[in-house]
Amino acid sequence: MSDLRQPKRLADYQIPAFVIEQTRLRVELHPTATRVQSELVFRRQSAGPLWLDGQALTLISIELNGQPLQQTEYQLNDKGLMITDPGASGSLQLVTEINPEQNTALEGLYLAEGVYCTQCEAEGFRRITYYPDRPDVLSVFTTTLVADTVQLPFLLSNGNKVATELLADGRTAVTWHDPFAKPSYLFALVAGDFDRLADRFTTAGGREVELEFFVEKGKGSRAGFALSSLMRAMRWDEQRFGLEYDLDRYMVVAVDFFNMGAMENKGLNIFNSKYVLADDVTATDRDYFNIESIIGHEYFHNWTGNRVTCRDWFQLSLKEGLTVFRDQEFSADMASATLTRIDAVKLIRTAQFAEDASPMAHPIRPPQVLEMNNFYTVTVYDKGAEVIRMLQTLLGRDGFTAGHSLYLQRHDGQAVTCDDFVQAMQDATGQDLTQFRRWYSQSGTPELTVSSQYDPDRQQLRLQLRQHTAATADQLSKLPLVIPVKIEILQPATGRRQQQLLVLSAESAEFLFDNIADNPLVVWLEDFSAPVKLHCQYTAAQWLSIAELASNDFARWDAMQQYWSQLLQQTIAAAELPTLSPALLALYRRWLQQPLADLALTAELLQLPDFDSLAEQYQQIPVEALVQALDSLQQQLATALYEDWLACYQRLTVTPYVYEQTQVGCRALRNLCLSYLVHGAAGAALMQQQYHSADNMTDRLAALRCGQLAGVAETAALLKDFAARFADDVQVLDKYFNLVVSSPKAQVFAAMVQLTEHPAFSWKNPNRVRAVYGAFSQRNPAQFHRADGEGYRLLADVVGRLDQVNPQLAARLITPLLSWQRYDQQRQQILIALLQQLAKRSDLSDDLYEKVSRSLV
Ligand code: B3K
Ligand code: ZN
Repeated sequence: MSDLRQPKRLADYQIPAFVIEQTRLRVELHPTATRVQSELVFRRQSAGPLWLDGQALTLISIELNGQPLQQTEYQLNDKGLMITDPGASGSLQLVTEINPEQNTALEGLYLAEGVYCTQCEAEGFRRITYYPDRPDVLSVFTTTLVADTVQLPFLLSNGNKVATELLADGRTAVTWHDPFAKPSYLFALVAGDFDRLADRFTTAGGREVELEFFVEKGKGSRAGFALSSLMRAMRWDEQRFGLEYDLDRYMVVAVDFFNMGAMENKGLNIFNSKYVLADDVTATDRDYFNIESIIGHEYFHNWTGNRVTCRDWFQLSLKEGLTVFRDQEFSADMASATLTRIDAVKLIRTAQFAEDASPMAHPIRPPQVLEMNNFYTVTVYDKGAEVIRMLQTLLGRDGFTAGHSLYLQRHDGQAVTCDDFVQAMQDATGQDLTQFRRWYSQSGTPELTVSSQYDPDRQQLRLQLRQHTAATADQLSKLPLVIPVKIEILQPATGRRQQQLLVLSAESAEFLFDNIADNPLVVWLEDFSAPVKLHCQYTAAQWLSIAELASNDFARWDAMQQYWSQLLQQTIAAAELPTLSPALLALYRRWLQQPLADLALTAELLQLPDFDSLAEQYQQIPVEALVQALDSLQQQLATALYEDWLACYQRLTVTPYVYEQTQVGCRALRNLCLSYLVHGAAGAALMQQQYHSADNMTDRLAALRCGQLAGVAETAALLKDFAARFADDVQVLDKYFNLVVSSPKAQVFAAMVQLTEHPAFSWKNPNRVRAVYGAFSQRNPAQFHRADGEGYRLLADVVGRLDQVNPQLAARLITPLLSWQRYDQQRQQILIALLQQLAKRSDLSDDLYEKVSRSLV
């Protein structure tokens, strides 16, 4: 690539020369020519010019302290505006014009389907007006929105509504004031016509808060679950962390055009409608779970993110890792703790480990960034949350909670760093966390190799642990980390057991346990107590014993994962297909026959690992061998246990739908049984029967998915029925798109072309694009990774086309193409050629440029 664009570096951080004490905005909304007047009250705090970021803006006028500035008194380029010496303090008045209708990047202010809305994180505010668009400039905002309230009855912004004025020309001006100083990335405005659903919440301290949800007209009845989730989140944060809400109003707006899940703008969250709208007919158990978790996440940001924010974007994990940790703890309390943990770990072991092994590898605090939007990653978010979880494990829950409180008290109203957070944890508990901080600066997946020796004469158990982190694309040398390892020592003969926390901080260590009377079996890394790859030489029988006997439910599930991946590794190495052992079948039967167990857990225990988790064990992924081995296992389990799947399926009774954990578990297990049963003779009939009789989306969709993945011919007619039944409902159509593109058959390519001609499909809508191409590349390994490169070519085309429309979306979708080193020679050549073609384009966005250039070095 010829042009060398320069990344920003953490090491170059400098405090801003000016603070903006007050920001007054007046936004006159217009589809193609929105006028933004701003008044910035500034004060110098260190040497340097006043720099205001600005992108894709038309500057109409600029005045300093009421006097127009001559063109010689400021410098303007395509990145912003500079005033060399505006004085020690003063006020700057600017008028800019923007075009919200043309804004398909969905960053800054955009107009989609009649709704104006904003997305400012990370650097979108600079597309609204010239401003020091960096998180360490905190300002008090007063915002006036001007529009025709017949067309746009709701004009919303952050904070409290302080004035409404009817203008002479018939338009209305509504003014909002947010008393909390905030960085520009937390600014939001929304204008549109909505259904409004509201309720009140009284905080522990007695503040009456108005909760308001604004959703697409006609869909108000689908916002009830999100609203009740918000109330649960508010109560939970009071009880668990002693944190209360701080404004009189909390608004949530749901829109269908949105680049990610949701955004925590102060007092005015904006959500992807996918994470707000739900009812039994259109949403699955998984959707309900996600809504509660994301509503919680954005709410929890009010403290961890908004009241205390990031000094610079390299510190993103300060708010995101911590807030993901908080939402996981909330979900664990609201839904199933074990399942919540299993979900989080699956994500780390697939996407995060893959990211560490990719050209985009970075630590949770990246040291350099070209396009910030590329760093909203599973590493920063989810590995970041694992790092916070390790702190809780090491410091204990009380110590951690004390550190959390100290952090928020000490830094309320400030923009701070990850180091400040760890320092608060250290000061509150007196524990030295110097070495622990390496987790923030070191990238890569540590490998933890463990072994145990038992001396029956001395009744002594010796445990050996060793850590090693291999070089990553971004960083060659690695240091030992502090790794908390939760274990259980099982003594199967006597039933005795003990749980321990081992802390490995050197490269290797030994631990001795006395008075172990009979031959023990050690359960390693309970609850996935550290984000590492575990290497442990157990026999198949030992894994199955752990799966049956461990106290920790997570560890039981994990033992099954290890069992399967070891079996597949051995058989693939020997170029054979795996077979099922009598011991495994017996264990599966026992699990299928225990009616009183935690059914959601049973379903997870009985499920094969997916392609992505298995792939992460290989440096070079044996695509065909993995797909075939998984297919074969699925078929063998279906046949060998047919009667058992059927008996379990029939025993689990169907009751009218409620989203409630016992029922969730029951549906999960029943649908797992169906996924095996569809391979048998009565499979099609069962699937059809379940599809037609279901009173809820979970069971209806599961029937379709089982049929589609198993290639059952009768699925086609049901899919057609499904598409027709929900033709007017884009949220359900996304599920339909998902199903169509997950077909493991070659016809999927033609089907995808048809989907893009579906009246609901739009290249401008990220949800639609993800439902087709994101799902195809992530959930259809057999066709996406086809040896002839058809899947790769298709995705590269889509990425190239989308870069003009929405670079953030394009850069997300390209991810699976970057890791060409993970595949065989033939695939590597195809992928490199596709990446090189993209690299040649002169108009490539920074988003794609950063990823493609890192992949091709
Ligand atoms: N903070 C936002 C993410 C913004 C992404 C910008 N590309 C959502 C969240 O993590 O809560
Ligand atoms: Zn977040």
